[in-house]
Order: sequence, then structure tokens, then C-alpha cells
Amino acid sequence: MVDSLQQTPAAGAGHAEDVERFDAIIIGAGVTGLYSLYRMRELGFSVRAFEHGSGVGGTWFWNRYPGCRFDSESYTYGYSFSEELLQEWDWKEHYSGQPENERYLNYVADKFDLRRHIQLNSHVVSCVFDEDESCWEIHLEDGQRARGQYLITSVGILSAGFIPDFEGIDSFKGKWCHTVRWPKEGMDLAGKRVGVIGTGATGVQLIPEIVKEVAHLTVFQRTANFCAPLRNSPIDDDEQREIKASYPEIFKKCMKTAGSFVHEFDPRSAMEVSPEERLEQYERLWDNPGFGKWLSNFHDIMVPGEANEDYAEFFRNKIRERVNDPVIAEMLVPKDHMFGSKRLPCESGYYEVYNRDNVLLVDVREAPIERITPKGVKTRDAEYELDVIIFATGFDAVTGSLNLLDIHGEGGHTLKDKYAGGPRAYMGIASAGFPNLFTINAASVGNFVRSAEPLVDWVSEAMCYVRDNNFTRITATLEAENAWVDHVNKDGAKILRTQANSWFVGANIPGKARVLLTNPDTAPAMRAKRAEVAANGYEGFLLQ
Ligand code: NA7
Repeated sequence: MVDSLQQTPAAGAGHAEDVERFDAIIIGAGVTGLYSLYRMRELGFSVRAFEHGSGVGGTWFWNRYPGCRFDSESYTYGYSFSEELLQEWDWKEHYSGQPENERYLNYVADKFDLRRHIQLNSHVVSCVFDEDESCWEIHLEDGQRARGQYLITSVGILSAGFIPDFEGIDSFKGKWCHTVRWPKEGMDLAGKRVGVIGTGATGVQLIPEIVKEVAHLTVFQRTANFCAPLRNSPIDDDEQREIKASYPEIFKKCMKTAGSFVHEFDPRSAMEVSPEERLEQYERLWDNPGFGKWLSNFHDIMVPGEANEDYAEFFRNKIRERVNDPVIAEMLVPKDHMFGSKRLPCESGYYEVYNRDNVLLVDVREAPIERITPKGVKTRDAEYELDVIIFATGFDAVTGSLNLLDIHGEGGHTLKDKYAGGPRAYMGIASAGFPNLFTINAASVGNFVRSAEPLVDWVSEAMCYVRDNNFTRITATLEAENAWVDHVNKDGAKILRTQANSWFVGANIPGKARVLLTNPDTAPAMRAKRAEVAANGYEGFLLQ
């Protein structure tokens, strides 16, 4: 459970009230929840968002670990729905950090007067569909209940933190936490012997920051990743003016790309240009900031084959150049998965960390972690004495956060049971047997806000259609759901994202079904599909 990710979880609100009724209950006040609240309220629905945290921001509220920041360009991540907001808000860095991102979301909540519809410190423990009244009832940890015709889960795809089931965590005499529950007051790491388990996007952001203050750092790595330099920098006044003048073009560009990022693939094949030209492009992208190294490259880098392997080797050699000790360098060089088959972490001085005398890299694929002891971490080969253990061990992605909500649909059937073999949701958002439930957390991937805004718009319009036509329920049909799941499995098998063991396919969680947890389609294809469904009178949905 979420609260077991930190030694001292925050206390809940602890009050009970009468059952209040709303048109829509939104769970989560992160980027999607805030926008859902805004949009649905604008359309005349009564709404209430229930948020577990003591503040708004979701991902940017919980992930307070040092180094946490965007890998998307800041100005592509913000909301586009208000021109005034776009002109008022100054992003200070090209890849903005957690504190500023949290400030931004608080600014949005204040500017659009959203707070009066948000109940903080509200831990939803179950959601039950009332078939007689065609509405959802949610239950909070403190006994409070609320009812809504619609249930909107804006709980994020990466919010249910995961700690491997290591024996002995409670016996550890030092301090520990998971990065998604980094305490607001910070962790005292100065002069301490610190261990970090996990080297995904989170670990790679965290490690170069904390190494500046710890006495000694031990990094436990199971899989070496392809990581790219972020090359963050401040946004100066001229750039700020230029950004603000070109938002329409920026967003237009984002909306054309597969993942809604600002980077567009080069239509040329890597193997069709000369080796010199190829290398020149690799080097140019390498020197540029952000995801361009991944998403502005030759298009065939992103399919298994010669181009992908050629670029992977370029990356491997970049790692070898940055790490002084060739043995450590080889430990950091990824060899067991294709470039782009896992999410590309962006880093700022990550590899140079391993040139320090006070840093030790431990290969826990070779010698797995056996247990946590009172003194530290015990692998097959040694015990590492530590004062602090940081779990950067990722998330039970997509379905994990839904399972925590304990959702019961028609006939009392649970979403958890339905999803036991992987998500079963038409277009990723609606499941047969769960009327008026939109799992919007499960369908937004890529550059998050860019894909979430149109999705929330679509759901809100569907709700208007139901209202305007005097229906009370909208439910995905089993046929539409089955066809969609077949599509995810069939087309998902062809894409790079399903070729490695990662959270994309649930492979990071022992015992979890190995299926693509998101839609396999590009963002424009998903928008087109949803538009077609709406134009055909919500094809694939049963309206009652
Ligand atoms: P990730 O990318 O899932 O990374 C988790 C890391 O934890 C990864 O290095 C794992 O190794 C490691 N891990 C997990 N279980 C173990 C065990 N049992 N032993 C050792 N190491 C383990 O999560 P992040 O938080 O870094 O990033 C998640 C997303 O958040 C990211 O994609 C961004 O979009 C934001 P593995 O690679 O599985 O061998």
C-alpha cells in the first residue's frame, strides 16, 4: 500500500460528513485532476476532487526527491487551455524542477478558483457503483462517503510506488524512504552512508544531486540503462518572449507527434545516409538538450534492426568516454535491451558520479539483494553498511493506482479482478460492467499534459452528450472492449516499448501479467479514434 513507502506517513483528515452528491467525483488533484475539475465545472457539472495528499500537484506534489524535474521542455508541458495563463506564467528553466512545477500547479488551482472543489488529505479506499441510482459512491479512510454520477480516476499512471518484497526492511536501524514519498522536510543525508536501489529515470535524476552531500554512496544497479544528457539551462528574457509569442506553433507541433513531444522524427533512414552524415546527426543531437536524441533522430532508430543497434553502440561509447574506470564503465553500458525499448532517462552528470572515490556501483543482477539487515543491504556476495536506504524502485504502473481504489462495478465485480490479466478498457478509458467510470489516468502517455487535455475534453463532451440526451449511463460494450484489448495485444507486440522488461509491460512487478499497459497508438491516432467514436454517436458504448 502507498503509506508503506515511507517510515512516517502523513496523518489523514479524520472527519466524517453526510453523503454529498456531485455530478462527477474526480480522484486526484494532479495535472489531469485539476484540468478535469476546471473543464467539467465550465460545462456546468458539479464536481469534487478528492486528493490523498495535503496539497495539489499529484506527481509534482509527491516526488520531492532532489533532482526531480521535467524531461519534457517546460513550455510544452503546461496547460494550453488559457491564453492568459500561458502569458502570465514564466518557466524559469528549460526543464523545470519539482518545486517550480508544484508552484505552477498551485498557481493554476488559485487562478481558476479550483480549491473550493478540492478536498485534500482524502484517502479513497473504495468506490462502489450503485445500480439502482446509477451513481458511484466513494468511501474515504476516515469513513466519509460521497456520491457522483461519474467517477473520474485521475490518479496518474505512475503513482503507486513499488518496493520489492525484501525481507528485513523493518529491521533496518537507519532511515529509509521510497522516492515517491520523499518527506517534505527532506532527508538528512549530509555526511551519511547512503544506498540507492534502482537506476531508472528517478535514480538517474536523484544520484547526481545527493552525491554532493553524502559521505559515501552505494548504488545498487540491476539493469544498466541508456541515459542521455538533459542539458538543462535557465530561460533568459529573450527566450521567454519568444516562447510566449510562439505557443500556438509549439502546441501545434506537439500535437502532430506520436508522443505529443515537440521533437519530430527525421523521415530519413539512418542506414540510407553516409556513415559521416549519420554520425554528424548523432553528435548534433547529443549536444542538444532533451529528448531530441531519442525523438528527433532517424525514424528507423525506433524499430528493431541495424539502425537501432548502430545508435545503441553510439550511446554505449558515450558512456565509456565518461567513466574513467573501464570495468565500471562496462557495468554501466546497457547490453540486454534495445535502445528506446525502455524509457530514456535524462541525466545531469550521472555517469561522472562513478568517477568519485566515495561512490560504489554494485551489480545486483550478478549478485541479487537477498535482504535488508539492521545494518544495511545484504546481497548474495556482501553486506553493505548504510545509514540511509533510498528505494528508487519505481511504480506498479497504470493498474497499481487503480487497484488501490478498490473499484466495484455492476454485480459487485471488481476492476482489480477484471484487470488481473492486464487492463481491459475500451480506448484505455472505459470498461464493460463499470458504467460512468472513466479511467483517464490509464490512457494518457507521452508528454503528459498534451495528451491529457484532449482526453479530458473528450470525456467531458461525452458527459454532455449523456446529459443532453437524457441518458444516465454510458458504459463500454464488451464487444468494443474485447476488440480494443485484441488491438492492444496485437499492435502492441510490434512496438519497441514491449520489447524490454519495464513498467510499460508490468515486467517490473513480480507476478504481474506481462501486457502493454497503455494504448499502442500514436497520440494523433488516439485523438482521431475518439473523434470518430463520438461522431458515430459514441460507438462502442451503451447509452441508457
Ligand atoms: P523504473 O524506471 O521502473 O526504475 C526502477 C528501478 O528499480 C530500475 O532500475 C529497476 O531495475 C530497479 N529495481 C526494481 N526492483 C528491483 C530489485 N528487486 N532489485 C534491484 N533493483 C530493482 O522507475 P523510475 O521511478 O525510475 O521511473 C518510472 C517513471 O517515472 C519513468 O519512466 C518516468 O516516466 C517517470 P530493472 O531496470 O527493473 O532491472
